[in-house]
Amino acid sequence: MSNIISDALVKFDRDVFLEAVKKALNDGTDPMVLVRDLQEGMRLVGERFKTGNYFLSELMMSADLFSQAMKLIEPKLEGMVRETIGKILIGTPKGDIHDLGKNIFSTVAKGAGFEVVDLGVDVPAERFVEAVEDVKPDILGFSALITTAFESMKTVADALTERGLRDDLKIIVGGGVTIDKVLTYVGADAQTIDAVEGLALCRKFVGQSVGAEKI
Ligand code: B12
Repeated sequence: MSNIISDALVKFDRDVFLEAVKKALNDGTDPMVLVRDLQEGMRLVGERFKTGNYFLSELMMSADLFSQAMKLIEPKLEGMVRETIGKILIGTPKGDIHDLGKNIFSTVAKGAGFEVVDLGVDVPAERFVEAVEDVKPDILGFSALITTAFESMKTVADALTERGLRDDLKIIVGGGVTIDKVLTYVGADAQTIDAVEGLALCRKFVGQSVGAEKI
């Protein structure tokens, strides 16, 4: 896939990139379509980093551009907040500091009526467990972008089971590098690499009908 937004992000062409995002929003493009274009751009940057064509500084530049675009898109994502339909506790597990995707999912979930409690990044297992006890969420969401975070998520899930906190709690894992095998490894209930699909799954978990957002 190639389009002006993902191309400009990969080339760090700031002016073209931000203009294209603004234009698409003004033309009424679905904000989630734009999020997917941004995600694709980030995937391409990640590939270049992996193959040694880009360095960490380039990853950081792309993240900065991504955040600037999200500031424009977020008001559209927040949409209409209705009554609260459930509570989601979310965080990026210990060892991982990526948060762009987590923030998108949180915005989308809030827009759909979920109360979202965000613990931030590099969150230790004990902090997740304490927060589950305090907040009593319906859903615990992990956002994991590096493979070392898989072990951290498993530690949390095991600790929750040991303390008898797992029975009424659904766990969902999101984030670019996760695959369905993570689900079994962590002992989660769902896994996704797409915020809209994640929202549909969360709605299902709290007994809300699913349909419109499933793409
Ligand atoms: C941007 C980026 C960074 C930025 C992060 C900025 C930030 N504030 O987040 C910076 C520069 C800081 C960074 C640092 C590092 N990074 Co980095 N980074 C990326 C990059 C290019 C994009 C990630 C991203 O934001 N994608 C866009 C978002 C929107 O996508 P997403 O997270 O998947 O989110 C979507 C869905 O998954 C979903 N979602 C996300 N979370 C959740 C949660 C729930 C509950 C639900 C339902 C849904 C959901 O919703 C989102 C919208 O649809 C990726 C490449 C890639 N292919 O992903 C590498 C990548 C993740 N990084 C990588 C690495 C190695 C690092 C570093 C270790 C580099 C270094 N040598 O220091 C450090 C990590 C330090 C640490 N301890 O965490 C590797 C990880 C490899 C691995 N297998 O572990 C990758 C894959 C690059 C690569 N190909 O090598 N990175």
